[in-house]
Parts: sequence; structure tokens; C-alpha cells
Amino acid sequence: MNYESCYCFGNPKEAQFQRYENGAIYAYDNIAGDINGDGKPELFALSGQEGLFCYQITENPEKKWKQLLIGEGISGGIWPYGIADIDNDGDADVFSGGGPMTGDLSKRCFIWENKDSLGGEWIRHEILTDVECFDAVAGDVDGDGDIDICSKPWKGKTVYYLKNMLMERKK
Ligand SMILES: [Ca+2]
Ligand SMILES: [Ca+2]
Ligand SMILES: [Ca+2]
Repeated sequence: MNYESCYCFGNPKEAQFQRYENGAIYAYDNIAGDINGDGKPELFALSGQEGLFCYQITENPEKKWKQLLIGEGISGGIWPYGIADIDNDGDADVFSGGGPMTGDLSKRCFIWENKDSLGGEWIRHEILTDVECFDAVAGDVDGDGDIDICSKPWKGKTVYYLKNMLMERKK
């Protein structure tokens, strides 16, 4: 198995799949979402060695995709768990957390703020420390209009809910 590249698989009528190499990091986890608001998905890929990246799919997806760096200096890997408008400013942001193999960033959770609404400039906000994060989903759990997060550690029965206090702060 090759972890060195990101691939796109086309779907022609006659063949099963045609493979194209579109990225160039050691990605081991990825997620899709519309980060620049154009209605088309971007791909997020995490490399423990190189960082968290957003890939803009080119007009011809068989060509190399445009790579945008979200965060660097990630030791051991942080997974991109959730894409949603977490700060309610109209663009999609990214939530990620550190699991047991995340090195210096283990037991820390972050919101990556999409500063320019295009995915080209990101601000990292640390929202939780000393709590392990492995797998998570983002959604409006309490129905108050802002995006909350549910997550869990690598092991154990604990599932936690991170309530977004955005609406409370507006009151
Ligand atoms: Ca898009
Ligand atoms: Ca946002
Ligand atoms: Ca909420």
C-alpha cells in the first residue's frame, strides 16, 4: 500500500477506475468539504510528518490539485475531524484534535479558523487541553444555531460534548 500520495479515481464507463496522482504528502486521513464557498468540495489531508492541508480540486481533476497549508509543525498527527462554520461568520472552519500518537499536541483540540474565507489563511485556536480527542463530529447538538462538537478518546467509554458558547456570548 502506498501512503506517499493522494489519488483521484475517475469512473469511465468501460473501465473500473482510472488512477491519477493529485497530491504529494504522506496523508493518512482525509475529509471533504466546501471551504471556499464555491459549492464544490475541497479535500483535507493530514500528514503527521508535514501538516494539515487543504487541496483545491483543479478544473481538470486529472491534473495536480492546488495545495494549501492549514497548519504546520504537527508532530505525530492531528486528524481533521470536522468541517463546519464553527464561528458563524459564513465560511467553513476545521476542527481537529490530538489522539494518543499526536506527540506534542496530544490531548489538545483546535479550531482552525478560515480567516480569508478561501482556505488560504488559517488561525489556530486551542479550545481544549488535557483531554484526548480521537474521532469527532461537528453539528448543532443543542439546536441554538451554532456548531457544537462531540468527541471521544482513543480508549475508554467516555464521550464528551463541547458546547459552543457563541450564542450565549451574544446575549
Ligand atoms: Ca469549494
Ligand atoms: Ca467560519
Ligand atoms: Ca449549538
